[in-house]
Amino acid sequence: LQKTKADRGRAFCPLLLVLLLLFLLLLFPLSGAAASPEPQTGFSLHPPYFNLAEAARISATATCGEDPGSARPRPELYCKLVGGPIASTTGHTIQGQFCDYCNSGDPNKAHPVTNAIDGTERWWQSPPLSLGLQYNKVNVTLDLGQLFHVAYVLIKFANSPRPDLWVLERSVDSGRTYLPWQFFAHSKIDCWEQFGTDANMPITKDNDVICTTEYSRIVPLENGEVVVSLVNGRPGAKNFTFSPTLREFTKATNIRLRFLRTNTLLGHLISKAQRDPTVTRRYYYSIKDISIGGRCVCNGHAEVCRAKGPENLFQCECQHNTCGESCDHCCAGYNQKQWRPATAERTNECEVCNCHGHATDCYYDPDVERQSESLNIHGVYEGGGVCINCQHNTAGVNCEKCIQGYYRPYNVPVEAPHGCMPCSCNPENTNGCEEGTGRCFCKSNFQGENCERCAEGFYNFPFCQRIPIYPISTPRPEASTTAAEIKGCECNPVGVVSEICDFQGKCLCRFGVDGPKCDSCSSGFYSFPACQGKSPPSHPPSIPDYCNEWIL
Ligand SMILES: [Ca+2]
Repeated sequence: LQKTKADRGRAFCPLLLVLLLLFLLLLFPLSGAAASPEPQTGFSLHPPYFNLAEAARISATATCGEDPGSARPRPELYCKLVGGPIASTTGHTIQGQFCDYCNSGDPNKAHPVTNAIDGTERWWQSPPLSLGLQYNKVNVTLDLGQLFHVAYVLIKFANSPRPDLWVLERSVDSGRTYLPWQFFAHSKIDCWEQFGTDANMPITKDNDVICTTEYSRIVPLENGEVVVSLVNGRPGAKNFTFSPTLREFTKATNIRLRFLRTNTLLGHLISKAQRDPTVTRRYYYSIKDISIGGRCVCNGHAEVCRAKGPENLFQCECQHNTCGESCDHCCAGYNQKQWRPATAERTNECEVCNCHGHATDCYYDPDVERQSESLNIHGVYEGGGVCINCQHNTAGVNCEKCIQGYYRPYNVPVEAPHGCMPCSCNPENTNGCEEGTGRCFCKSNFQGENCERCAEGFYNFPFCQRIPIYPISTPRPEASTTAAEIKGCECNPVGVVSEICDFQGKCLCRFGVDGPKCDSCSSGFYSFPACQGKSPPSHPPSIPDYCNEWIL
């Protein structure tokens, strides 16, 4: 029975493989980075697909012939499910089974995980379950090194059947967290019990995570394949640039094959045989090769992506004035409009800011755009570019003004590199000068052509202090004196009320104080500035008036 199945498997497998590869190559040509871009994406540009696995770093949590703790060689016996002697000179036949050792110390018997992406017939193999049922759970992880869009994953298995239960997972945060991409189970019950998903459901959403049973069958016993298409068959496949969901769903920095259970001939009877090494040494995983069809994430702004720099990272050759590894922002000086990915209908090109030649960089401010404050290079107030670090004594959203203390004379163009001239005004009494004329702007307490006088309500040039204003209950005729004629009040500050002096400069002495400058006590009061004396009339006098006179 085993041999018949195996033969049948071998017979239809190459045909299936050829058909699948042809199909995939038609959809996503595995071309070099320099190949021509895919057509029919409108204004959106895309680099070609290539095999991401070639440049990936691969690791496995366990490998046959290798001690998991120390990674030292550890010879391990395994047997193939395919029975009978085959055309091999190295193996042995035990009870009709083909058996061999794996040993990481022997190049002919080593099965390191790097074999799974080397493009040759060599393969990776996990430890057989005869070494412990924990080897049902083995992870193979591919670190892509950066973010890519993945269109499909093609896995060719080697000398064991495809896994019974497993999850294809992806990470978008360099392997910190993983999300499922597709579930694989032998039965519908497993799909439900293990993953909470109905089996083989049609894909209706761009980010549907499906559970498939077709790839967990026991046949073929060797050289089986799994093809996972992450774009084709989804609603957004025809309009990749229009489906943000599909663009997100296909992103990955790492891809993990989380194997949970090997396939077995005995099916549900495995539990009875799990301690029998002649049975369990036939159960393990093996991968001959993994291909990952993917391309750089360039947001529709590049049609070429190449490996560059010391770390050999792939970088989009950005167009449309975009910059960054993924063309994910506008280049310096090109932030007049907000960055957007290109779509089939629009390039969404980044636009240069209009800084009149006085700045090289700018940032985008949505508030500036809303208030139409930014002038674009076409002379229209459209966009939100704000120039950064305006040079040549310029300032403003578009470096269109001169900084304080400078002015641009009439007929000097905004672009002139030295158009902003220093104002010829005294900074003590001016606030810069007028654009065009250079006329000085007086500070609020000065006036005159050259701000050479105090303004109304101020006195004492060049200090020009504010003239105090006092409540005067009974205005007198002299009150018409102009403010400019007031010399200011020369009063003793400790002898006056808070208003200091009146409109005419007469000192306003507090109670008990007298004199033109309020610098002595009134009659009957003593000890300036305290000026103690007679109590106010409301209080009874403590001592007779004459006593005070006498004490003095
Ligand atoms: Ca290989």
